[in-house]
Amino acid sequence: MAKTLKEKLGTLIPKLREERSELLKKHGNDVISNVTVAQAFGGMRGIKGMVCDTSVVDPDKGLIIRGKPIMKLRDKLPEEIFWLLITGKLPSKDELSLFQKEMKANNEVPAYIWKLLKAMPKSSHPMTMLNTAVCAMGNVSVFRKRYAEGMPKTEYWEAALDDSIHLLGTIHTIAAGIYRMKYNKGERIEPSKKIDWAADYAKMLGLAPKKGVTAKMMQLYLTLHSDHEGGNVSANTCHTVGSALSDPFYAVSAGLNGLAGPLHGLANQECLGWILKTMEQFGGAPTEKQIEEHAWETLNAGQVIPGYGHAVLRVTDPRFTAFHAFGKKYLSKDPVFQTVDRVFRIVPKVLRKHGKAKSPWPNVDAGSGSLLYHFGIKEFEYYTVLFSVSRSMGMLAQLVLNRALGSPLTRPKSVSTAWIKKTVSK
Ligand code: CMX
Repeated sequence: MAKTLKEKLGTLIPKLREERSELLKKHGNDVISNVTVAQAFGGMRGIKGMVCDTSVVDPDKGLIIRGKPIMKLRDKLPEEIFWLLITGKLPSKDELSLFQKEMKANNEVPAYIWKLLKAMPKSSHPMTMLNTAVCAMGNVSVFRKRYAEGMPKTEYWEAALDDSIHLLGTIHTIAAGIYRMKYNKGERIEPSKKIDWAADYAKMLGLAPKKGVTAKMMQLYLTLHSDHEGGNVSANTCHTVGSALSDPFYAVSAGLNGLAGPLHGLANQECLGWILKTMEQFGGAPTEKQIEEHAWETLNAGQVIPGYGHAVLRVTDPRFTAFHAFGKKYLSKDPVFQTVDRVFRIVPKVLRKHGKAKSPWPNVDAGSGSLLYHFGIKEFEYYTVLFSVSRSMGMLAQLVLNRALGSPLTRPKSVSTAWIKKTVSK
């Protein structure tokens, strides 16, 4: 008989605990990284100082989830990806079906969340609305309640998993509700018991099904954004907040506040804005020469070209490649997609000539917006919410594993500029 995710993890976790404890016993004092002054001042880039087993970002290959390159996983459902992130293996058909049932059994959004969202100013950014709602869900946190009752350390992960399933079971409903409320799309659409997570989200947003292609686009979107190892702003923030034993709702909400920044997840909103502005400036899909002109205008104004460059990647992001291939297949005649395609041919050359960005290649945010726009989500300030629904999977998988393995409070040592000056002068 198929096992629930909790049962599956229950058999896995003792082995993982043993593995970690052996590693620490034998190699606890071995050195894996050194730190330069430039790294201390430079956002800790490249310092190997934390552990994340859900996924790895290889500078030359991109995202690899549990040993599988993301391109090989692009047809999988997000629910399968969550299971893979947390257990290291894809679920069997029966395990998947049981897990989907469990998520649907946890799909109730408390009524006070809707009241809270309605009370917010109409001008609120949809990311502010989502993060507020996720944080407020902490009121029903199993982790928070059980911690107050004296739950033993060995059971932290179980309570964290209960909250994770509740959050995953509701976040798409909350996100869709925010969309309909903020953009006057009419009454909320209730979640369905019959369709998968991605299809349900597309349906609750009220998007036209386009013979199943809209659901396919949403599946791709939610699968590709699910995780990106542990050091990015949102994952790292969620990890730090969770390490204080703040409940998963606090931790994910904190991570999403980081995702809401323009150098991170908000780049997808900025990116489509940049594309549409270029189109407006030139009265339709611009030529390659016009794109080059606009790119230089942006750079000369001291701004970044959104969707390009990356802190780790040094090649075209395979997630961009996956979106690009989907666009070529389903929306090759769409002028917004055509502009994205032309920008891809021009901007890397411009950034190379500009000479600053370590990577001139597109990241995940460069192409995703054109797909969302085509399938009817024209309000691009909403795009980071879609990213958030997906990324909550990675953050939660990492958090549950960290509670299972007893990862301690995050507390790196900071030093003062005076200390660095004194140390380097010796
Ligand atoms: N356009 C213009 N300049 C860029 C650039 C871009 N797309 N990418 C990097 N640069 C500049 C940086 O601003 C930096 O300039 P300064 O030295 O004046 O500060 C210089 O090149 C070196 O930066 P880097 O080491 O290559 O990149 P970082 O690791 O510091 O930053 C990132 C990475 C993603 C923030 C940066 O490439 C950027 O701002 N890109 C545009 C925003 C974006 O697409 N963000 C989304 C990333 C993916 C995600 O998290 O969702």
